[in-house]
Amino acid sequence: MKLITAIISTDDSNSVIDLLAKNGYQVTRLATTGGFLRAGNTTLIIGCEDEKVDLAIKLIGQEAQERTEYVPTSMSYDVARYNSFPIEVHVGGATIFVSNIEKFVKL
Ligand code: 2BA
Repeated sequence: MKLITAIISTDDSNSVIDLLAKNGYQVTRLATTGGFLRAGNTTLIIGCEDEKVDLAIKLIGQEAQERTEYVPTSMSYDVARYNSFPIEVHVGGATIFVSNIEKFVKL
């Protein structure tokens, strides 16, 4: 048995969890904070059989792929103070650890 620890964007968490649940995975969601950006993210812990690990990673990747989005922002100089222009930001993606579980007990 393995423990998958997946750190994903909170924006992607509902769709990732829904897809994992539909495919029979049990998931615990933790509200976490990245140490570098100090911004909120979501950590999922998923215990599953060894042979189900690759599918879980694929499903997470399907819904939490890194992608580019354009976010409107305001120009700071006077001539165009009230104009907004889009800036490119990278969102999503997943950091995934897979560990061996020595013992699994449900009481
Ligand atoms: P990512 O590498 O995609 O990491 C996203 C979040 O995943 C991290 O948030 C952290 O919560 C977790 N994470 C990633 N690798 C980890 C690891 N080896 N162990 C434990 N948790 C891990 P943040 O720490 O806020 O980092 C956000 C983004 O800032 C990172 O995206 C990376 O692109 C950048 N970054 C992080 N640390 C950096 C550093 N020391 N120098 C330069 N850039 C850094």
